[in-house]
Amino acid sequence: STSAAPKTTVYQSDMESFHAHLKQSTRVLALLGAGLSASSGLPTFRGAGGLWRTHQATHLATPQAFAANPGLVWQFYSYRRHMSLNATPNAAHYALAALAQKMPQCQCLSQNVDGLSPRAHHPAGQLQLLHGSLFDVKCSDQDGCGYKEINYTDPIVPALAIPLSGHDPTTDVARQEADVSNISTPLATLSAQDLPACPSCKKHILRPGVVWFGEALPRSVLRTVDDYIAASDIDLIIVIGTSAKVFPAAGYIDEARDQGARVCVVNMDENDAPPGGWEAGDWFFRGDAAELVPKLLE
Ligand code: BV8
Ligand code: ZN
Repeated sequence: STSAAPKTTVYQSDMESFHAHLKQSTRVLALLGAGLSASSGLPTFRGAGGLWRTHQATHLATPQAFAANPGLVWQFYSYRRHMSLNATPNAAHYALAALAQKMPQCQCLSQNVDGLSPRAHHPAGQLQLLHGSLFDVKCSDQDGCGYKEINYTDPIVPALAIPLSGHDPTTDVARQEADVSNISTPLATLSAQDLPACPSCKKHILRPGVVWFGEALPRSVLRTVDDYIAASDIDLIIVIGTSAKVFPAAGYIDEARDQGARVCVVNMDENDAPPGGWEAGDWFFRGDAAELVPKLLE
């Protein structure tokens, strides 16, 4: 019988060659995703037990859903605020903060809105929050009013208290039709009066300061990232805990490659390769970011 051809992996998985490359690197970029916070107890979006599998969150994380049913969308975000506030940064968050402190030209692009990297004292100038934060809250009439605040109050208003059972109120969404647009009244109907009001214009309700699908990423963040990438060659991009399906975030991996960067992926699942696939010279380390990242960056 013909022996099965040895599985030729394009990527390398030895730490020595990675450590050698990191040591001689000066411009290191990192792209962070929900998998970085998995060990802190925060569910990811698309993986096993992912938040979004049951909640159709890609429906909830849109301006349309908020316009149609602000109470339901706020329940979703209040629950995530509650979970994030009760989570603690893990060893990977701290290892990345330490790398940034050691390497002034290290820049981290985070898709996470959970606030854990800032809480790990990651230098603010070297952490770009591509999709905003659960704890930035702003007037829903952004063109007119422009009011914004940093808000860690949990619950942000009494009506959004997580039921004592700790049960995720948005699982009710799972029991209702997945598509928010045809949800007339969520199980717990919240009216605008129940929701946080803008203290400035007093005409609109506040919304989570996250970037929803169909919304542009913050201009200042886009400019900072584009300037960093265009400035000069990039030695390495480390891609941690992301399914690399959301753009323009995932697009930065190929942009870094185009600047000569080697690519290192840390993920539980080797199928979550870079959007353009694996290339010779890539590293792939399978496992929990909280365990692998400290070893890779030591
Ligand atoms: C925009 C905030 C244009 C809200 C989020 C091309 C160009 C531009 C846009 C598009 C484009 N193609 C498609 C689009 C539209 C859309 C998009 O990308 N859609 C996808 C679904 C195809 N993009 C947009 O709409 C963006 N806007 O470009 O607008 C524009 C321009 C001008 C003017 C107007 C408009 C906005 C996208 C931002 C959406 N908001 N979040 C919220 O969080 O509620 S995105 C959301 O997904 C989260 O931020 C999340 O971080 C992000 C990515 O998910 P991941 O972090 O990767 O998490 P995931 O669960 O998917 O994966 C976890 C991974 O970890 C897995 O691989 C798993 O194996 C691994 N893992 C699990 N445990 C561990 C682990 N790894 C290591 N250790 C572990 N323990
Ligand atoms: Zn306002």
